[in-house]
Formats: sequence, C-alpha cells, structure tokens
Amino acid sequence: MAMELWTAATPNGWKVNIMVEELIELGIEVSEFKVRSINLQNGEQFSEEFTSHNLNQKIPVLIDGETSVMESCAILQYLGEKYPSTLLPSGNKRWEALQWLYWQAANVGPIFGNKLSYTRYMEDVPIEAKAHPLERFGKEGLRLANVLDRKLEGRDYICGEKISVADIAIYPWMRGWKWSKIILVDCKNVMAWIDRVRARPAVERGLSYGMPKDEIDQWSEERKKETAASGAIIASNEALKTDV
Ligand SMILES: N[C@@H](CCC(=O)N[C@@H](CS)C(=O)NCC(=O)O)C(=O)O
Repeated sequence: MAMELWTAATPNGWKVNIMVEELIELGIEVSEFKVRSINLQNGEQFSEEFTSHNLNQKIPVLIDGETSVMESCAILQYLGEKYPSTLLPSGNKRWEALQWLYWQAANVGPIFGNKLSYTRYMEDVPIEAKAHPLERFGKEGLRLANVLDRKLEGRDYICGEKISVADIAIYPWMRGWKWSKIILVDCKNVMAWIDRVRARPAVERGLSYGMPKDEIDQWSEERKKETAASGAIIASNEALKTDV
C-alpha cells in the first residue's frame, strides 16, 4: 500500500523528502510514496481531515496504512526502522545518530525557527518589542552551530563517514542560516558540511520538492515575499489556536 506524506516546502518538510531520496539512492525499494502538498497559508493544517492524522496540526505527517506519524524526526526514525540501512545505523552508532536526531528536534528546529520568525516574519513589530528574543535565539542558534562545528571536526558527517538521519534532520535548518540571519561563516566545519551534504544527488532531489530547480539555493524576491507573508500569518497571535 502506498505511503502518503502530507507536507510543504519548509525545512521540516524537506527532511522527509531527503530521507526517502537517500533510501532510494541506497537501492532500497521504498513502497510507493504519494506526496500531498498542504497549503499552510490557507490553514489546511487545521482541517478536520488533517487533524485526524495529526492532532498537533503541523506538517509533516506520514501515513502508512493504519499508522500516522507526526514530528519530522519521528518520521525519519520510522522510515529508518522500516527500511534498515546506514541512515539509521545499528549498535553504538545508532545511539550516536539518535541523540543528534533528538538534539535537532529539541534545539536546532525550535531555536532556528524562532530566530527566523522574529527576523523575517515579524517585520511590523517594533524592534524594542523583539530585541530580547532576537538576541536570545540568535546567540543560542550560534552556540548550537558551534556545538555542531566541534562534532564535525575531522569527520565528513555527524556519525563519521556516512550520512545518517542526524545530518538529514539538521541540514535543512543550518543551510538556511542567511534566511534566519544566524551567521555561520566562522563555523568552518559546518560550512564545509553544508556544501558536502548539498552536493549529494538525493539531497538535491529532496530539496526540489515544491521548489523550481533554479530556486533551490537562491529564492526569487517574489518567493521571499510570499514566504514572509505566509510566515507572518503563522507567527501572528491571531493564528494561534488553543482549541484543537
Ligand atoms: N517539531 C515539528 C515542527 C513542525 C512544524 O512546525 N511545521 C511547520 C512548518 S515547518 C508548520 O506546519 N506550521 C504550521 C503552523 O504552525 O500552523 C516537526 O519537526 O515536525
């Protein structure tokens, strides 16, 4: 039976596309995979149908028969266990990969996401009102990048020679450092790793989801505006729902 991925062209969405493409690259026969684009700007994530698969009302969601999985990192682990490969290694390496996967979910995603939101999506908010979160998330984002920089010293990927779920989860946020304005240029190992991961054909295909080829690395001004407008809707308190 075909799996369905409900997603959008965002860092959390791209992780899953990259994972599937890396599995295919390893020669693994991934069952038929249908991608359904969710329009976040129009609030499709709040529909009854979406909520019945993910009470948290956020992309991505993977639907595999009777099983619905929310949270991008849980989806990477799910796919890693369903299709055993070096992407979720065994033995000690498994724990190395999983702890960095959880590190991404608990730290990199929320911090880079919040920094991005205050930097790009709250342009109408006066600077005095956002100075503290900008400083807080900016400093913490840079601290996290420096942690990753130390981890990558002398190695190509987070777990050593081979790419794993940890790289796949962390990469889409780190590559967007200009968009979130967390300046990583002094993190030499991270910068080299961003280029190394980007050069992989599966990553190219994963990032192509929902994006014209010529905009994978450099968005058009129009797309930046559209993304900022859509981000502003999500970032506004009006869009925050307390009822599910
Ligand atoms: N921790 C979640 C975060 C998911 C998330 O925040 N998704 C965003 C897009 S990147 C979303 O669906 N936002 C819609 C909203 O907040 O209404 C994950 O890793 O899957």
